[in-house]
Amino acid sequence: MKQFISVDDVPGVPRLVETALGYKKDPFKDRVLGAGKTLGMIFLNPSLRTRLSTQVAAKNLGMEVVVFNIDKEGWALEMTDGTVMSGNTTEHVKEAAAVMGQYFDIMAIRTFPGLKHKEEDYTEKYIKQFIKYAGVPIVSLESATLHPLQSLTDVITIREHWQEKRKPKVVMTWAPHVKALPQAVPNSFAQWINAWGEADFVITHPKGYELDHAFSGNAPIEYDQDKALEDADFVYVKNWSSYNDYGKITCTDSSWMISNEKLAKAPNAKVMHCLPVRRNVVIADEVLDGPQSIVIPQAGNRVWAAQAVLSEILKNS
Ligand code: AN0
Ligand code: CP
Repeated sequence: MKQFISVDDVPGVPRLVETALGYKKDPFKDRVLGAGKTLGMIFLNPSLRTRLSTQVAAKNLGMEVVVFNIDKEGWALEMTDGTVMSGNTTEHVKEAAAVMGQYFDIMAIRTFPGLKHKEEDYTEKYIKQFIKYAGVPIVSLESATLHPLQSLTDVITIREHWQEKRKPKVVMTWAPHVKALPQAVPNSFAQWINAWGEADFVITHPKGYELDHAFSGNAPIEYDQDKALEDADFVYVKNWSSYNDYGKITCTDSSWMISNEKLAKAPNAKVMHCLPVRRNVVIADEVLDGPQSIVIPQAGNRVWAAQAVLSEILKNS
């Protein structure tokens, strides 16, 4: 693997999942694979899980890690080529990425969308500038439209919690939120579940929250949440802002929150969320603190996903 930006960079999803589960069994089996190599983790936005799990994963492989909160501690970056830099930006990504590429063997970047300009976000302008100018393999820590380390984790978690012969019914449901959030997590989850092909996948959301077809593909949409949830084996909860009415909140209906009453339709379902989650807005306390939630082991699996990805890139370079 040369980079990790989307599922398209992965030669085979099942094999990567097995690699990750292998590290879960034996975290230090490749403790020298990354010896003498340095991972640079560049944050343009906050993070808890992605930052810490990827750091632990890199250390398990013997790598050194440098974390740089460039949004707070670096010069203000100019991302557009050909600009007259007489405004607020101090350093162009052309130099910044190229310089950092001299220090690191692999670079990992978190860059959220602005949610103002659909075209700029959906062409992945920011992470593409890093790919273009860094000259080393780039790993996405969540970009404008995708969050592949999260989605790999999610597939690992479903695979781990599913022993039956038939395909599990996986329902991704929209839930309310007070802020406009990216579509990256749901886009990516849909893209990976589609590529994995081992689930019966349904998406449910209010009208107006349709995702970009490039990611949701042929997954059926059920606008009736109760109907969608019927007999689900996994309920993947996430808020996102509208893709069509770009970046807007067009529904605030609190009845979309996942509560025990909602889950009466899916008594055996495991409930997943990428976290951070706003309690009693997105998911009720009773669910997060109850037996159906697997959000903590799900987040635990972030380490093994990151370790599998870094090991594949290290083996390639
Ligand atoms: C971000 C999002 O929805 O993309 C990060 C999730 C991993 N969530 C928030 O900003 C709350
Ligand atoms: N799920 C996830 O990516 O969490 P962080 O934003 O805390 O990294």
